[in-house]
Amino acid sequence: MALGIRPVLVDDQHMTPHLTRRQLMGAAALQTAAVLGFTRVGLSSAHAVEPPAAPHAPAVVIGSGYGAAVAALRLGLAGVPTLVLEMGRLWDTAGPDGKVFCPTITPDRRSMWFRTRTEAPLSTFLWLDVVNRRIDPYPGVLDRVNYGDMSVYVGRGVGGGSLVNGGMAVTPPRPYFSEVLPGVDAEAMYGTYFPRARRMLGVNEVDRSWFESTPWYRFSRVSRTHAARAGLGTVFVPNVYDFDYMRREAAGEVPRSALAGEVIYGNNHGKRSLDRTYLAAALATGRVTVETMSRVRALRPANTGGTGGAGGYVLTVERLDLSGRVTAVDEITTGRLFLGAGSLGTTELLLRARETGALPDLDPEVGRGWGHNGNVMTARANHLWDTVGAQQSTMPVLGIDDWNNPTHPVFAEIAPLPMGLEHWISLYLAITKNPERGHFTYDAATDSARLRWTRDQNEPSVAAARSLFDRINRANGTIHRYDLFGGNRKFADDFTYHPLGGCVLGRATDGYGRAKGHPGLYVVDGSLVPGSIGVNPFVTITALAERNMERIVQEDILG
Ligand code: FAE
Repeated sequence: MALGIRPVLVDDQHMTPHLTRRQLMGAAALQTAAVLGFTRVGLSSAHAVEPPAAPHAPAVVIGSGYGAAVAALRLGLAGVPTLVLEMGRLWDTAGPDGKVFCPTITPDRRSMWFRTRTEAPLSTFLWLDVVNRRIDPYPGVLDRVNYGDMSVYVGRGVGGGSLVNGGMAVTPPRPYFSEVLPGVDAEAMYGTYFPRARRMLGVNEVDRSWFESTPWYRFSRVSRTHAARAGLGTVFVPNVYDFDYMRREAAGEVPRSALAGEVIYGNNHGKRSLDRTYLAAALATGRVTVETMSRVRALRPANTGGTGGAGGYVLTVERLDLSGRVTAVDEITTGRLFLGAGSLGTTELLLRARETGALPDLDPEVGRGWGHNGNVMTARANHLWDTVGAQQSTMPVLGIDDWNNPTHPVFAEIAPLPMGLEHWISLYLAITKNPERGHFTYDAATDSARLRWTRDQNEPSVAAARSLFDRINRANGTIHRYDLFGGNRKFADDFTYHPLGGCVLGRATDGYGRAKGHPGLYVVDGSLVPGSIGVNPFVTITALAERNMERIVQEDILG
């Protein structure tokens, strides 16, 4: 059903990696709101006292990561007043040290989501517990959701994962994309939506001659040489970090971020995170408002007579303060609800709605088809003469590409380990092809979703990573490091950065992310991708959201 609102005509074809005037207006709104301490951000927030929360919004987007940001922009451009609800905070206010985000080496409360101690991916060095720090509980930017045998790292705040990720902006190999999502027209994806996503995200590439000469990428060049000795090729990987800025960091012209070890707890400079791209553009439409520290807890149909949601939806929203206390619980109604809370968040909300009887007819596929994109971290110990350098940029730009290996396909990002001293370690995040899938069950006692994933399901991933890195070690006379991941393990297979699936496209939803049998209910994030995509996932999540939103706006909103 059309909302009867005229679309705002904007041609995004000409948006460049640099902020446009419209994006700058949105970014300014974000910044002003942050300075004034608002939890409600719109274009007018710089001038108003904080207005009361609206009990009704024509469209609501839950979360503010990649899928959510695309949804907010496309709804805003279509003229639909849209409310974005994000459980984390807006990351634009400097702390006492003058910085928005805390240092990686000396993390403080800004680092992690309500923890008393950090939980970094690499927990030890030389088996010593020297990495993690005691911190005060606070809505920090990185969360680690622990589910027994598998833990999942996610970003919290306006921009979701874009605030904490490594910025690697990789388009998957087309044959694998078609294998994973056979129902999606690859021609349209590779001709239109991937290029659109890359343009909007501000994807750029490292200058090759600078890469070959700078000390900041010595660690990548060393790993490339070692891979080549094993007959393996590497590829350059694009990124959303501004490489011109990075070169100026190296020249000492601007404050350092990627060259100061910043990444998993946020980048103070250089990174084109979503608050500077899609979300800034969304706010600049004047139709989009973001409310932070607002956690959606439950959803139900507005029209209690029917279960399908034809009359819209009611959301229960918990307003959090900086201590994590729920200060208010509001109900917001909406005609159209877009779930962009990420693979874990969206799946939990829909599973809870189905299992508590709020939306009992949600498809049985909700909660199924989850995977960790085959993530395994591992590290090698180099010879003393093979120094990786004390200076390391946190933004990876090279990957070992063995994806066409018939038995053990692997795409391994050459990851930095910026400790400010020479450590002779080569670190990798291997993305492997793992056919295993997990599923979520609803636990009524805790009112939460539980991931069912057992350690033995990692075996195909570990076997693939072992095969690749044993080969590299053999060719170079090197060995694995055992001291970095706890428990003398060579392969860290107990956590992932790439949660995917839970509400898979074409199974839990129709071919465009519409929840089956539930008008006005849409899934827009990484939960649509069935567990694996073979490369780092955010470009795919963004491009898929662009494809789906184009159709939804045309047919359901303007049609
Ligand atoms: P996501 O970005 O996770 O956003 C979900 C948002 O929803 C978050 O802001 C949540 O706080 C919010 N939320 C959740 N539940 C609720 C609720 N109930 N109410 C209100 N708000 C809620 O979703 N990917 C790459 O492609 N390249 C990389 O280099 C890369 N590096 C990574 C490094 C790290 C440390 C991490 C953690 C991830 C990395 N990723 C990388 C993965 C990437 O960030 C991830 O796939 C996307 O962020 C997922 O996008 P979604 O839109 O699904």
